[in-house]
Amino acid sequence: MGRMAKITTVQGHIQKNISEASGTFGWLMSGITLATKMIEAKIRSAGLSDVYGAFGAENVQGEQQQKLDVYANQAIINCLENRDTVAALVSEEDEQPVMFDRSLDTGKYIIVFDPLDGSSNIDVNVNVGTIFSVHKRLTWGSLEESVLQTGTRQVAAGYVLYGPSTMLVYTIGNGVHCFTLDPTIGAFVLCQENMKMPGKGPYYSTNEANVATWPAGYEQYIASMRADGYSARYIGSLVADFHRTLLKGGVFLYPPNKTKSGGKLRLLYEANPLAFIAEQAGGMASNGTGRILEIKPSEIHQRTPFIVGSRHEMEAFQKAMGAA
Ligand code: FDP
Repeated sequence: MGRMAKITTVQGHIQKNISEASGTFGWLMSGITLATKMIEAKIRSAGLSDVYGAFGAENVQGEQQQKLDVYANQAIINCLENRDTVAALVSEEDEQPVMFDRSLDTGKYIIVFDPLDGSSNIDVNVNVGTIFSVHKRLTWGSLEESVLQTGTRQVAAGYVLYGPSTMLVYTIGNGVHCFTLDPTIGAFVLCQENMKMPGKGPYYSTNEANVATWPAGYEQYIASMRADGYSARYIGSLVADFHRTLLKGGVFLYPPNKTKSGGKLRLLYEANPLAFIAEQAGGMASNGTGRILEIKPSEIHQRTPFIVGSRHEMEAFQKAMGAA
């Protein structure tokens, strides 16, 4: 009989990669992976179990909550709230953070997440994702202050993409690693370690319907990419658009526009985690004037313009904005 192939699960990978209190952090991550497996199962059976469509309520952003959004949010909260390493949970779907009265020694982590990103794509069977960002609670100040740390202080970030296969991508600051959910054993199995974003790519990705109301610089930048032979790709699900950019290179842009003068995407649970991953993979992320990871947040649901991608396209972007 031949030798059985070895597999590395995300749990095993974290144990191997993290020196400090790997047990504590691993326990936290297992809550996240369990929740995303529950969400993935729900999505896979969505057409069968009547979870498509609106829930009937609006979320704190004034958007219609989808039934799957509600389920995803609940799944993450349920899987994390009883882990005593969690000090606070901040969700796109909830106006206020959920804070736990735990000592500094045990309740060390703050998890910020977008339970189901790309909600306009849920009903039409197009890829959606879950995004998360982890901060360490500060040993000083209030828990509220700990929740509003800059992106440079993230200790981990990741996302799960529910596509033709389900993939988890994470970083703890020592590279970016990718896992595929093996449905036969219910585990995320390592498929790529130390992913690197290509230095230059073939695509730009943006909602070009807004071009007329973008600030100066953006339109010229995209026009020069068209002239240079770039192709366009836009799914409208941030995780999916980002994942393609990570693998193939190029640039993703969500600039400010007339109706969204501060941009659309959220700093804490969309831009920051993806910027952390992009930088760890050799790419860059900007809000149009500076580095995403250095923005000091003032509130948990704040929005930001978000431009992320390969080094070549990002340097060209900075030049175009400097010249505008
Ligand atoms: P959605 O509105 O479908 O929830 O932040 C939400 C998001 O999707 C991102 O996933 C996506 O990148 C973006 O908004 C799409 O916005 P536009 O429809 O304005 O292009």
